[in-house]
Amino acid sequence: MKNFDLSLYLVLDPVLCADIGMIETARAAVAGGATIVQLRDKHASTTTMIETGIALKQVLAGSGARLIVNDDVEAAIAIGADGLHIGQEDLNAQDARRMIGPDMILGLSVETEALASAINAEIVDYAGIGPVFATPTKPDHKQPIGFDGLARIIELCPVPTVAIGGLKANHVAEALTAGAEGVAMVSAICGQPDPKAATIPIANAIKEARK
Ligand code: TZP
Ligand code: MG
Repeated sequence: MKNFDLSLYLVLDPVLCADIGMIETARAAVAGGATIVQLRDKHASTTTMIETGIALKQVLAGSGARLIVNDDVEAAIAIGADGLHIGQEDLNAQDARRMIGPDMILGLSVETEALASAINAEIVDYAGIGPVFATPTKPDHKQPIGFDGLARIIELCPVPTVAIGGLKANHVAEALTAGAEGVAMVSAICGQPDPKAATIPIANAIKEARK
């Protein structure tokens, strides 16, 4: 069994993080309780992804937080990241698993019940489910599913899940009640004046919801 904690999953956005940068944002969020940091930069070259990823890895070292790389298998491997996250439009999960080997965490984005049912739990370690709400952070997102849709999709998922899309601290309880193991957030943390201070109430809401 792989050991990772999906509860407070930060997805970095280079534009939203522009003021202090993705590295400082990650440092602050982990200090505030983030358990996973995903490097997601749709327009970066593999070389840039590797540079940023190595810097992130140094920042996360010793914190217990895991580093996941979005889409770029070559970068994930070069960085020695803890995991890779892919979407339905990226390479397929089986090919990704073959490339990253058995030990790296593999996450997959899932937007529908059919896609959830199709997950092979021997290949995929967790699923990101959403968007729960419409969000300007991902302009090309699929149809929002709401908490009802989230619960229906999670029900069919053979792996642990993290909810994403328009989520803020006040949504944590409902996301976890729907069956998600954690919440993934971008704009609730990235670009906030104090990302650590923005993360703490999310971490507290998770603790509270698990009581
Ligand atoms: N995938 C589905 S929605 C989304 C991603 C990457 C963006 C979520 O951003 P935010 O700011 O937390 O709504
Ligand atoms: Mg992708």
